[in-house]
Amino acid sequence: MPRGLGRTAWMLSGLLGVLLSGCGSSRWAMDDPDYAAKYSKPYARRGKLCRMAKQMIDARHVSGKSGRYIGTSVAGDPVAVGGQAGAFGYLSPEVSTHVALAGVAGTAAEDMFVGLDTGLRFQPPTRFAPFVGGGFFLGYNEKEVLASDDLIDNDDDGTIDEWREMKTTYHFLGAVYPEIGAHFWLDGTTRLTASGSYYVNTTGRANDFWFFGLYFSKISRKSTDDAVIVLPPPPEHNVEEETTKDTDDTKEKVEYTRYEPKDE
Ligand SMILES: [Ca+2]
Ligand SMILES: [Ca+2]
Repeated sequence: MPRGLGRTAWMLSGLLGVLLSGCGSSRWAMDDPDYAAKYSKPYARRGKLCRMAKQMIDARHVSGKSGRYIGTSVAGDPVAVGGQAGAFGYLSPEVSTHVALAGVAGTAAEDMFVGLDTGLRFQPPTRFAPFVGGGFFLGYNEKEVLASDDLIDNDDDGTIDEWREMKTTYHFLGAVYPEIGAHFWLDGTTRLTASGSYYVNTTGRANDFWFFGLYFSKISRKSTDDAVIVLPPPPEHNVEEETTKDTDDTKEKVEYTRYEPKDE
């Protein structure tokens, strides 16, 4: 093996090792209350290494949580760029879904489309989490174009195809895509994602393309398991209500006396 290639292979395997081991930290997600509750207790004398290894990769605390994300994607043939901002949620540690306001420019349509992107991903419940998934995008485009040669009075001014007569056109771009990629949690609530999505789109099979994306995500809500219903405090039982009648002016007067508990 050439020396440069061997060095690169070692660097890549080392990087993967660091990622898989959670950068060597067994307390990487202590900013998450569920993770902290599970792993804050002191290590037992026996089994410390096993527990440390488990803590390094365990990302099950994401279950039931949701957040926001932003991302951008590029494609080379045909040239396309995209961006999206939306929300994600974990139905379970292994299954997540996302929906976003998304824009895609370029493609074989050579235009800009704005719409919705949504999808589903399946991954192991680990800090470094390769995933497979899929989703779809539906985008809309509206613009003014020249219409001075279609034998129609497009602007209803009584003149057909006058100089620089314009009309409004509407287009949609739809795509369904399988996706493959990987997540990496920087800490208990911050996630980086890289993926490739194969956009099978409405401009035709010859114009389908790989969309390579990078995403930044942040958990912003605790799991439903953490939801606590705050009830109003119970009525004050230690209050005696005493109603007396003021015989002078015949008005009712209410007095409250706090009950002092007796020593048992
Ligand atoms: Ca006209
Ligand atoms: Ca016309």
